[in-house]
Amino acid sequence: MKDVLLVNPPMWSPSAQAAFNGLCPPLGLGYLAASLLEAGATVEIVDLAVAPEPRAALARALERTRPRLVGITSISQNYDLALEAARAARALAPEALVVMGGPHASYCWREVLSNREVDVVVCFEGERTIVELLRAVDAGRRGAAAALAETAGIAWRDGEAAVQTPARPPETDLDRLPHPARHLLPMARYGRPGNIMTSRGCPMKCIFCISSTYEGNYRPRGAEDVLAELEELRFVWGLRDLYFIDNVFTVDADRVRAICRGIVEAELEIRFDCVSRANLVTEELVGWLRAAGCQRVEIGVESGSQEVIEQLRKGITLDQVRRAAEITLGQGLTPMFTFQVGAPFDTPETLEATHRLAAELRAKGAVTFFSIMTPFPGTPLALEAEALGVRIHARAWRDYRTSNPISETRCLSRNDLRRALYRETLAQLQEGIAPGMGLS
Ligand code: B12
Ligand code: SF4
Repeated sequence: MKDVLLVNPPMWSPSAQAAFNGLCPPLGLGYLAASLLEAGATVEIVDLAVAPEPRAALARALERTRPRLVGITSISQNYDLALEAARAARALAPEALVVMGGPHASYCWREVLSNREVDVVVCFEGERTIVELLRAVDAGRRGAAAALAETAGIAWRDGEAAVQTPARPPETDLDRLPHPARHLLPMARYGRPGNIMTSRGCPMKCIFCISSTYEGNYRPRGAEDVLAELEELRFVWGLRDLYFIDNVFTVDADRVRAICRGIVEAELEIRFDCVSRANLVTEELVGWLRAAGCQRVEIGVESGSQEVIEQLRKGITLDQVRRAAEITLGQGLTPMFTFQVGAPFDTPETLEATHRLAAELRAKGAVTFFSIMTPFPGTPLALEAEALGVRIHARAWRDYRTSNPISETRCLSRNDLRRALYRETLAQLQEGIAPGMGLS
């Protein structure tokens, strides 16, 4: 028996699974498990994204653990399957409190709670909330109402009404959080097992992204704590190829310098990819990254039109993008520039400018990655869709994939967006370049 079973649902199709979820461990669940263990609870994680037979694997895990709390994560794309997991939990562990968290549930909590299989939604960061919820379970079957009402950062059904408790402020000192409980994850099954998150939040507020609202202000971990986790990855897990999945790893150049110096001094001999921003790329920063083993830096450009970039509140210039390409390539790193087609302000002309800029960057040796701008719940793009002239045509949440156009803009139809994406894929294949794949 275990106190808690944490579930990562599978993806909506085997190819989506292979392309994404099979790649990296679900760090969010690793963090939740570590906090629960620290609080003295017993925990198991079942990652259905890498289970050969997800339904059977979940049934076995529920029967084996007979948990008091089942915690399920979800993004929009796999929400249907997260709900299916909730149904299985209700059927096979009827006494357990069924909790859903993650970006999708946090914003769509009313809709999630309209399903009776889910008792509670945890909104936003979950480490402290899940520990408190387990205590609420102790207070009575499926959590006594009074205990739930006093738990900050959740939404739940009070009788028939879905209600939200006051928000829980994000953890201010991330160094206090225990490192993800990777020993509870099937590490050998991941194609890219070496992911690490060294900060949360983002100082920017691009209109298509949830990071600044979902995770709040930029919160870095200290270099010492990051280096301790890097040593774990290198020496406990034997991993050399690492992925810094921060929204933006290089916000604070002094911190990057301290982390990179530590990697060199500890002779970790790792290779890693990370995310930066065009306005933050300097010769000195790239010099440190290279010395520490960085291979590839991902940089969001989104558009070849300066006007569109400004309307997206991206906070970069095209000159900075070109300069970032020169600096990274000059020092032997591969820059990967990510673009999105289908901004509300895009026109056929701005799309042309985007294609031209991508080709120019590739000709210099950069990698480019294209996706379709998608109005995910919680983003200003979704919240202000009507005012921005964006019409959403998705039939189901699983349609929310960034290779699948679910919306049209004032100037561009969904077929225009499809064509723009195919054109890029074709151009890259004709140039003999395999289309890149992003970190986020
Ligand atoms: C890294 C990343 C990836 C990596 C994932 C690598 C990995 N597995 O570690 C890769 C490249 C694979 C990826 C791919 C995609 N991603 Co992504 N990704 C991110 C990113 C930048 C960080 C996620 C992360 O690991 N956070 C760190 C951990 C600690 O946080 P967490 O998982 O959110 O968990 C915490 C809380 O959410 C909460 N919580 C989460 N689940 C639960 C469950 C319970 C029970 C509880 C109590 C709490 C809880 O507690 C956790 C600890 O605090 C986020 C942006 C963001 N800022 O969150 C986007 C993000 C999650 N991705 C997003 C998307 C859309 C995708 C793709 C679908 C893109 C696409 N091509 O269509 C694919 C889908 C792949 C997939 N199956 O997930 C969206 C999701 C939006 C939505 N509503 O669905 C986000 C939010 C980015 C955005 N658009 O703003 N992604
Ligand atoms: S797109 Fe990148 S820079 Fe913009 S808010 Fe999101 S994480 Fe920050």
